[in-house]
Amino acid sequence: MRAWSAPDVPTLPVTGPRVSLHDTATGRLAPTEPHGPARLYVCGITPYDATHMGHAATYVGFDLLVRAWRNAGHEVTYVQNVTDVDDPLLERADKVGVSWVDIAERETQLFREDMEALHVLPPAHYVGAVESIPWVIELVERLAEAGAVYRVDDDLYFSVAADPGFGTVSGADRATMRAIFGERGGDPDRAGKRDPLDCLLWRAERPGEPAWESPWGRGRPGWHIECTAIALRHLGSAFDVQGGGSDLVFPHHEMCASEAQVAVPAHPFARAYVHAGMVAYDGEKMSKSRGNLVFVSQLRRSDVDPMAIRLVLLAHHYRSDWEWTDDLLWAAGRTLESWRKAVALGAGAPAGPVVERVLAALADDLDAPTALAVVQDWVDATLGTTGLADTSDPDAARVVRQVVDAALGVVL
Ligand code: 5CA
Ligand code: ZN
Repeated sequence: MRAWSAPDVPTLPVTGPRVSLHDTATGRLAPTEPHGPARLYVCGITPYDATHMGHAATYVGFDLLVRAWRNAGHEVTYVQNVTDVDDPLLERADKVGVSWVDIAERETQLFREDMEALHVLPPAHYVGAVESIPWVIELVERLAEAGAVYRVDDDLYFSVAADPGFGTVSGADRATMRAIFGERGGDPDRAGKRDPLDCLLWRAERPGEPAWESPWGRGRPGWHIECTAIALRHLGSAFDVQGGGSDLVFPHHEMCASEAQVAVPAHPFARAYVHAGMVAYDGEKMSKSRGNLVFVSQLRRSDVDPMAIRLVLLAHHYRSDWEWTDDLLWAAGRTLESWRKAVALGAGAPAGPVVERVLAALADDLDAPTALAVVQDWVDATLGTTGLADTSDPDAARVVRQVVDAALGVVL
């Protein structure tokens, strides 16, 4: 699948510090130590509706990671999927009477445009579930060879008992897992399963549903195996970071990790699991199924500057849960205006420390709010001290513009 176009990103004259991240599996902050290019997989959209602020926050969060790695001197191999066939998409297609293929194509295209507008760097590999079916089949065959696959009717299930490490990504107890599994696409109560937590690998064809040939008859992939197959194919095992929103910790990332561990026992799936907080609106998690949504595309159509949207997202640490309000957007618009006013002056308060402190904040678990405060201090000092020769750095605006663009993705 085609990704979206990359914005021009300035190359900074200094190298940023090593990037540390909070790993969900250990609950600790740890330095990332890429061997060769840094390898990142982030779970992409299920394209049945437009990009909302929750999606945007998650992808801008991981965009900070790509930028921090690049600024620390790493090449980055970034992979993102598109769940372009799954139950919610087929249900939406049924409901609105439009083909699931058309909905997926339309919403994926809108997502690309939203990501471009928000200056999110594109993945090197943007990969759909449908185009990955051959790799899914290959992986299910490997799991079957390992004795981890069984049938319920004509559907295939993954046996979580095959992975002794099952549960180590989320650290959740079985009661919690069971409760969440049912809410997030799982089927704990289906008769015939060996363990209520076993997950679907291959769903045999049902009337009216799309299906593809496989060694087990026509059908379509389950959800988790899609990301496992895409990540293993394009990144291999033991890649640096598996990312997504915190709603994916269990079951999605737990299942991906277990499937990969059974298929490739010598290596873990990812070396760290990193999760963005949930964005709420009207008091509840913003979600397509609840319908409490603020869309990026809608704001763009009403002439909101995408850089102001990006500033709202950056003002919240990627791991925190927070609530979108229109006031935040107006405040970000005013912030952007003041930053642009300051850099328009050319000279300003010394910029060297700004670069150093912004890069340090982002390398420390992507602390964008601290980075914004550093820039704001410079803006305040610059607007307050204009014309004072002793504190003035003639090159300051250029340098600040450059670091704000390269590290934060905000173009002034
Ligand atoms: N296609 C799957 C992942 S393989 C999926 O979860 N799609 S999604 O469209 O529902 O979500 C896309 C991404 O946005 C996921 O990483 C998800 O964790 C994240 N996300 C969804 N809702 C929110 C929210 N309210 N706040 C923050 N991130 C969210
Ligand atoms: Zn995924």
